[in-house]
Amino acid sequence: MKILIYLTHPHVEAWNFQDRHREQFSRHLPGFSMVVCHNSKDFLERLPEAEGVIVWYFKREWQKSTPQLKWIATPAAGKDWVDVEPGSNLPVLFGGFHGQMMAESVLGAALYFCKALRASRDLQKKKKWARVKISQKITSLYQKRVTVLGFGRIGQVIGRVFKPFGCHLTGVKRGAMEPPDYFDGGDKIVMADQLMGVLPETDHLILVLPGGVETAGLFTREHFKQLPRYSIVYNVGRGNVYREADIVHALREKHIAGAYLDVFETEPLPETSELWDMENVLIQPHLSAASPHYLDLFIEELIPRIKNKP
Ligand code: OXD
Repeated sequence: MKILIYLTHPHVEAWNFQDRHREQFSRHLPGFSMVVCHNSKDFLERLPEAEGVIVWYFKREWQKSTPQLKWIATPAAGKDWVDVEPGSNLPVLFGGFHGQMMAESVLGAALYFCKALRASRDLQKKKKWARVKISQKITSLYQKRVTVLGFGRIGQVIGRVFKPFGCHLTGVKRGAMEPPDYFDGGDKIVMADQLMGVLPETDHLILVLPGGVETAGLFTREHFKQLPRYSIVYNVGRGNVYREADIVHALREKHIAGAYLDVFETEPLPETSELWDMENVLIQPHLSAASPHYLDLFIEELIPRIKNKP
């Protein structure tokens, strides 16, 4: 099996394929031939011979020059960057290992808000022993109601990390599913058409929806209005789920208390966006899954998947 690897990332060092990843492959897949490319020219020249490719992105027109190709694998969870002919039946293996890293990011953000870390840091800069002011802002995750909109593989891992804090979970899903093993009597799964009813009982709303036409604009100004004024919204799915103007409005009008935003309608987030300057917003540049172990985890997951491919 001839595998072509082109995993060079322009921004995140940990998302570049390294020698240790090649060793990880060779140890587990002896007999596979592996070629690593560092630029698209090299990749495209070698593509016609490849039987499997591992890439960050793939363009539909490239498929014409892939007579041998049996599968494409990508570390990305979302379907945004690999584009193949719709009827071609070419399997695309998307990464499914992101949950734990994203859960750490969401939990970190939840504690940032609950423990008033921003206020503490601001007052620290002023050398203020501001016990009264800061203590008034501190809350807890204990017995808080956490709603995860998009309760798939990643959403369920995120939900799990909130359970030891005594949170009550609601997973919102499009289709029926068995509750995960960590659920107790205070947790529930609801169908997407019940979302509006769940929002007024939500302290922390975590959005984990994929991009695409089906989710675009799904969360409207009306949905934001249903949330309690003290609630926090987290978005680690895709920025198309609401219009940026609607979340800005919800934050400005204090329909919600704060937001941790990792994904945006337009990325990079334009300098003109009002979100940058909002006190109650914590922004990350689409990095909720970043980790030094990112590619190690991806390869660990991929090896058994490709070992048994014909
Ligand atoms: C992904 C992402 O889809 O980082 O993997 O958004």
